[in-house]
Amino acid sequence: MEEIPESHPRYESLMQRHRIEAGVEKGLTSRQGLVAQGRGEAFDYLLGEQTIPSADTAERVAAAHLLDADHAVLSVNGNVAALVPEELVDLAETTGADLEVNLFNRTEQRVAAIADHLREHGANSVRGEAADARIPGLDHERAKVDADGIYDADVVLVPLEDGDRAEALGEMGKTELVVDLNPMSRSAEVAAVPIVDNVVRALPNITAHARELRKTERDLDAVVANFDPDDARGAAEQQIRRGELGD
Ligand code: PTJ
Repeated sequence: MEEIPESHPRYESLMQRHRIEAGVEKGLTSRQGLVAQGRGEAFDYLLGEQTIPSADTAERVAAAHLLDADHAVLSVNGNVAALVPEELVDLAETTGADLEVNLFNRTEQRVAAIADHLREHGANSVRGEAADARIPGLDHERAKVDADGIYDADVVLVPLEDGDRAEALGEMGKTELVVDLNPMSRSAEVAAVPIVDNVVRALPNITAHARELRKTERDLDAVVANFDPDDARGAAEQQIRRGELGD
């Protein structure tokens, strides 16, 4: 690939594209993942490629849920594995959450490649290969989960998918934290905590909030108490509709 100078005005965005391309070449990311990244880019562009205040609040609330959970799981697909492997491991370690590979375009090869990739980035344990339980009401591959992983979890972080799994997990009584740049996606609409931000900014920020909340031993119930998911999505939608086209 052509070297991208850091001075390039679209450096960050081009690097994300490169990571997704490399993910496809390494067998981590599906080819559909390229299209999903493009869709995300368009929303991010209109958001000003920044973490807006309502997203920062949602990220803090997500951190509190992860710390307060009996069993939290971070769901990993082919896009997030390519974009933020270290950040996933860091968030899991900071909050005590499990990592579980869960794919829409599932192949056992890709599940294993993503699990290896996460281990290469420091993960001690990665779930998702057992796939010995099913999310009720879903007839596609994302229904396959580990009995002692997502199936058992009370809090699940679902980054980057526009699907019906979010709704099905909600029906199982789980608290869902969704990272999606599209505030109108089905996942964001049913999430307890919709985080409208790029996953490359959202994950390190959730981790930073978790570190701060752990240090100050704040009342986690108070942090999550007044959060309104509709307000969070509404604020993001307003920002996108106002979006000013820049570079
Ligand atoms: O790895 P697999 O097989 O599980 O497949 C993963 C993809 C992403 C291909 C699959 O879940 C899919 O097709 O997703 P969609 O329906 O394209 O939805 C992806 C959502 O994530 C869209 O709403 C995008 O706007 C959003 N998105 C894309 N890139 C990012 C993002 N949100 C946050 N950060 C991003 N970098």
